[in-house]
Amino acid sequence: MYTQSFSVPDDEGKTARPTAASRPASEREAALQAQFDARIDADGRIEPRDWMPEAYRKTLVRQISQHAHSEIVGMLPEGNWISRAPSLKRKAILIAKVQDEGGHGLYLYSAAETLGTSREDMLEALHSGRAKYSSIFNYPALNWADMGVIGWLVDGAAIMNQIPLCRCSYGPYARAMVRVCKEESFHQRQGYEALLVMMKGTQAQRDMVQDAVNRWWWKCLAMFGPPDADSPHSAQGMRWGIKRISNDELRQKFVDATVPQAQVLGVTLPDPDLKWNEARGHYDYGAIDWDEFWQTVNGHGPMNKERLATRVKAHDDGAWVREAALAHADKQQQRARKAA
Ligand code: BYC
Repeated sequence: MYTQSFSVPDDEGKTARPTAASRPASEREAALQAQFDARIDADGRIEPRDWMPEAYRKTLVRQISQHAHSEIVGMLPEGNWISRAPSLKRKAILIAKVQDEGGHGLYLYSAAETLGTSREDMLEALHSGRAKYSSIFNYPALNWADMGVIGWLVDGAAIMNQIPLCRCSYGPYARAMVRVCKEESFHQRQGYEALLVMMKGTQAQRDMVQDAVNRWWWKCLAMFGPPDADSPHSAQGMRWGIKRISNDELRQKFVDATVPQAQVLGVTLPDPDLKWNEARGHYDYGAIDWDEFWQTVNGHGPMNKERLATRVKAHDDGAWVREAALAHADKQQQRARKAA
């Protein structure tokens, strides 16, 4: 759906270029920096063994690890509904989707590891509450319609944000995102299809869908991050070709793509200010509650504590699996050594 209507040139956002934060210390470093800048300017890829400025490395570790954590914590609201899915078909689809999200988290942790950070450190940051993950997963999933709406709107927003990351300047992240986006596209479609079925059902089912849309719509708009003017990382992220399209532009694309889908579905998006603006060629929309967003991002959303506690428990409960896997790998190595 979104993937097919996406075409924005790479050079957007590169016009206002921030200058380098600090002067390179040595001539050698200056040459390496110049080489790096030239490759970024030519839209080339940076690979793990290439020289890169420390700030570029740090930004990538921050963004990729936050993204990985989002996938892993993102398994929880839907994981809760696997045992309550209304049919075998819906259960099988939901299990596959949650598994895919676990897989995305693992690709992304691996991509971050290529930058010299360890998985233990990243997990420790998540489990201690130091690391961020997407705000959207700190809201409750209250009924079955939420599963459809998470697929349609949450995965829909995620795809909108992630398609441009397939062209990210860091090779391992960009390559991981290609597969992630293909799977997210399936996630979005299965959510939309589940909602179409509910909307053809009883009035009670239609009411459930509308109620879920009312609760998730504004949270999904906030997923794209703060407005460009308040986004501390955007200018540099775009200069480095990590981000390709700004938070506000992606949000607008999401609104424009979603309004016709809501019409087909037969639901109302809960925004009295939502209307087509002929002059802009886009939908206008109302004000997002950024105070609420920051409360949630900073650990005070309705589900932050519960999500983190569930995640830590899952990690602790899985300790024996990690130990068994290590013991097995050790045995295999010993056997191979003896045989050699
Ligand atoms: N939630 O300067 P900004 C999914 C933070 S999950 C929490 O704009 P940046 C899925 C931001 O981190 C989708 N925090 O930052 C899984 C920064 O904080 P720090 C996850 C947010 O990095 C299961 C500060 O606000 N997708 O697909 O340039 C089921 C300032 O922001 C949020 C990704 O992670 C937020 N919504 O841009 C279903 C995509 N927004 O680090 C679906 C990869 C902002 O200074 N990430 N913050 O403490 C990105 O594209 C970018 O990192 C963002 C933010 C657009 C999210």
